Amino acid sequence: MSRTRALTIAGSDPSGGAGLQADLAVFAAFGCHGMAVVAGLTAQNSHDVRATHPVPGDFVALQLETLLADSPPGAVKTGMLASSGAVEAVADVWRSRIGVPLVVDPLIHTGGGTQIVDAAAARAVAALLVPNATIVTPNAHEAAALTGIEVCDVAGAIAAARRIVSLGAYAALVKGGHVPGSSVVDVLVERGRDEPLIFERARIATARRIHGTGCALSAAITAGIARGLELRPAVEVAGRYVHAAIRGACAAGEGALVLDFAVRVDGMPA
Ligand code: PXL
Repeated sequence: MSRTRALTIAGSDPSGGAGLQADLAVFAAFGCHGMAVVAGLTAQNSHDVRATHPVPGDFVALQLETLLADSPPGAVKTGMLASSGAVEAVADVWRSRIGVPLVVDPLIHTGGGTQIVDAAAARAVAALLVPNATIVTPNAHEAAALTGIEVCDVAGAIAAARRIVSLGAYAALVKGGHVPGSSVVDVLVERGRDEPLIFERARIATARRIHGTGCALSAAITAGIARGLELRPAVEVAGRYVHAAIRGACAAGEGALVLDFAVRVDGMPA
């Protein structure tokens, strides 16, 4: 017997709130065996990121090739790819893996505002990974960086999501957490479907900033797909999972709160 495998290619967050540590916790919550290729290191706690350190591209490639020769995953996500060499390594290996669903979280900054991906790496993600993605999951700032379209409202989010699909991605989920309003509206656009799918949820007020929501959402979509959900239900369940995980957030230090990764919601694969 083997368990469904999901792979994250991302950065390490030693505080456990974001990055590959969060991804592995989400994969476990969705019943997947989680695997992790380390593409960047950070020194951080719940207050801030003190430093980042890239993993050389050839070592990212070696981790990937070694793993994939033995344990191909049902789906893959990318997170913090700290150098253009790391992005190129992922893209090179991926050329021979067409067909494995690829979830691209095109992050540049942490939720706290620290830049953890340099400009060359961000450009490489746009050029090499977005066109091969099953789904790209930018927030408003990342969507604007990818498309040049300002995302200040739902119309802007739809326009940016459509542009990302026109760049070659199968789908784009533009997240509305950074757009002011009493609710949070995420917009899903898929190739060949005219009507976007709109997910509107109440904004949860928390005493402190929450860490890792973007990582958790893309990891939950990846795990849902790996467990056999179609893209739309995977996105829908992942959104409700993260919403519930925010409701259950707790302190793991004196700064940002961490999500309740173990929470369960209806529709999650058993
Ligand atoms: O939340 C984005 C993120 C992704 N990856 C790593 C991080 C963070 C935020 O701190 O540390 C490694």
